[in-house]
Amino acid sequence: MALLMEHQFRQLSADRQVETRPFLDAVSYLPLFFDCLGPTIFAPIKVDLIGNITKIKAVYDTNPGRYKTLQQLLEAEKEMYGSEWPRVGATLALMWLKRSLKFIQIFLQSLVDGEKDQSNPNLMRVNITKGYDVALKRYHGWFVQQLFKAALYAAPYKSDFLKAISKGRDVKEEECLEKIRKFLINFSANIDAVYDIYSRMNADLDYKV
Ligand code: EIS
Repeated sequence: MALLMEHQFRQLSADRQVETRPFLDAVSYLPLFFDCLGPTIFAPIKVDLIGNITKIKAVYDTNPGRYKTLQQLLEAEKEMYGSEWPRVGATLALMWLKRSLKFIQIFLQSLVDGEKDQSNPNLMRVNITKGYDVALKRYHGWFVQQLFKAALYAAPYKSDFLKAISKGRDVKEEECLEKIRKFLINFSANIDAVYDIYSRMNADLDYKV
């Protein structure tokens, strides 16, 4: 769990504003998470995720003061882009990024909740499918859904995945799950806050890819 615990998300303040810089710093380590699922087959997902992060960072870097929080960034783009918004700029990149983050959140939460296929307890298909169904499925057309189904068979065993996110150390499953539980507290709060921005600003789109 070293991988995630070393790059914790910040605890949100009372106003639940997500500061752009610390958020970008924390998400920049998440592409490594997909390496733990399998570096080759999941490479296209990693590329997509890195693309989202790079795009948001590029916008942020043009004016860090103005885009201090994610909400300020969306508000500024809304004003800037008019009718093109929200299918544009960092707003679009964060719209997709938040779905990938939600996928990771629900998948990890399901693992720590002990949800499993009783006849194959070392498989993670139940957990991965739950993450996918909640976060992404409705935004994917038939073809991408089939890709997902095929990719599921390339997912590693739970024991290998837990070892990979512990940077190759052999750790006890329960110890590792406990660290994931701790990681999920701030991670989930940040994701929920980002989802709230999109729903408050009516910035989410439900087209399929
Ligand atoms: C967005 O991507 C961009 O992120 C965004 C902008 O360009 C926008 C325009 O509409 O599109 O099309 C992407 C979507 N992202 C939309 C799909 C990528 C999936 C990769 C499929 C490729 C092939 C093969 C590999 C096999 C893996 C298949 C998995 C299919 C889901 C078993 C574990 C699976 C875990 C799945 C989890 C995460 C998937 C995350 C995908 C996010 C997504 O749906 S912008 O870019 O604005 O930054 O420029």
